[in-house]
Parts: sequence; structure tokens; C-alpha cells
Amino acid sequence: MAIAYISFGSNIDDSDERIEYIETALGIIRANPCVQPPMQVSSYYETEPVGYTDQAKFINGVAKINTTFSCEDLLAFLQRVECMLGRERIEKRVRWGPRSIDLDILLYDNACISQPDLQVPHPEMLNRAFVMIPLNEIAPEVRHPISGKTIRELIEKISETPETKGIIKWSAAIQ
Ligand code: A4P
Ligand code: MG
Repeated sequence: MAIAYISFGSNIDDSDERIEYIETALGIIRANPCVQPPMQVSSYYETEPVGYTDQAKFINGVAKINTTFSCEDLLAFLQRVECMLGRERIEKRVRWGPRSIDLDILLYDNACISQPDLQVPHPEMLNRAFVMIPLNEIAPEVRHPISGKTIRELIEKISETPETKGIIKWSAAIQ
């Protein structure tokens, strides 16, 4: 059994729809036989878009799962969940543009994977307050396998950046 941390984000239209996409995705993940309880979910955060900024605000958060999926199979499963929720693949839309749901693998045990279509730890996670703030809420003592530092130590680096000011807690954690 492996422990994986998954980031989720949605920024389609109004606030209620974003929450519905996230909760449907989390429900499908929780119900899969390769995912064992308990699943732990951070609070939801409303965040300013990063990258392509002319788009709606995101709801972001992080989930911790216990899973018998290999990391490659977990990626394939998460991509199927994205498709089920109507997410168009990257070729059909603006890179970093609006999406019904985005599910990324942040960490998978202590794995360091560098394949063309799978990099773990997620290469951008340390630069993204919208990932690190919810991750720090549920996994402050977990170590990032490349830097060897804990999430609590690593978040200090980004806590002063302007991006963190655009991050507002939207709802308390739900288990
Ligand atoms: N891929 C490689 N490693 C991984 C991994 N660890 N987890 C590959 C998931 N996928 C991984 O992803 C593109 C490719 O990444 C996949 O084919 C997979 O093989 P995608 O989901 O099709 O496209 P994407 O998500 O638009 O691209 P990308 O590069 O993943 O975008 P990001 O980096 O996820 O950025 N601002 C706020 N506030 N909140 C957000 O959530 N998200 C983005 C998207 C931009 N700005 C944002 C947010
Ligand atoms: Mg993605």
C-alpha cells in the first residue's frame, strides 16, 4: 500500500459548480477498490489564477489517499476521472486555462519518477502556494523526497510571495 497526495483544482464558472466537480471527483476516487479508507481532504481554498491570469478563480485543495495503484496506474485513473467530468485534454484548450477538474499527483511515497508523461514529485509543487498551503494543512511533517525537507520547512519559502495573498480559505476540511 502506498500513500499518495493528489492536488485538485477547478475554475469553471460559478462557485457552486467548482465545488460540485471537486466533490464528484473525490467521490469517484474514494469509491475505487484500489483506494483504501481513510481518505483525508484539506480545506478548500479559493485562489487567484496563476500562469494564464485572465480566467476565473480556482478552488484548490489536496487529498491524501492510501492506494494499491502503482503510480503510473494512479495517473491513468486520475486522467479517466478528469475525462468522466468532461475535462478536455490539453490539445483542445488553452494551456493553464479554465478546467472543470485538474488532478495532479504531488507525492507517491518517496518515489522520484522522471518519465516524459509522469514526474513525481510534481515539478511545480514547491513554487505553488495553491498546492503548498493545503498540503501543509494535512501533511506538514511529510518530507519532499528530493529536497529532504518537510512541507512545513518548504512552505516558509513561499509564505512571503504575493501569490499567497490571493489565497482564501473557502471551507473547512471535510473528512
Ligand atoms: N504529468 C506529468 N507528471 C504528472 C503528475 N505528477 N501528475 C503530465 C499529473 N500529471 C502529470 O497535464 C499535462 C500532462 O502532465 C499530462 O498529460 C500528464 O501526463 P494536463 O492535466 O493534461 O494539463 P494541465 O494540467 O493544463 O497542464 P499542467 O502542465 O499540468 O498544468 P498545471 O501545471 O497543472 O497548471 N492557478 C491556480 N490558482 N490554481 C490551479 O489549480 N492550475 C494551473 C494548471 C495553472 N494555474 C492555476 C492552477
Ligand atoms: Mg494537470
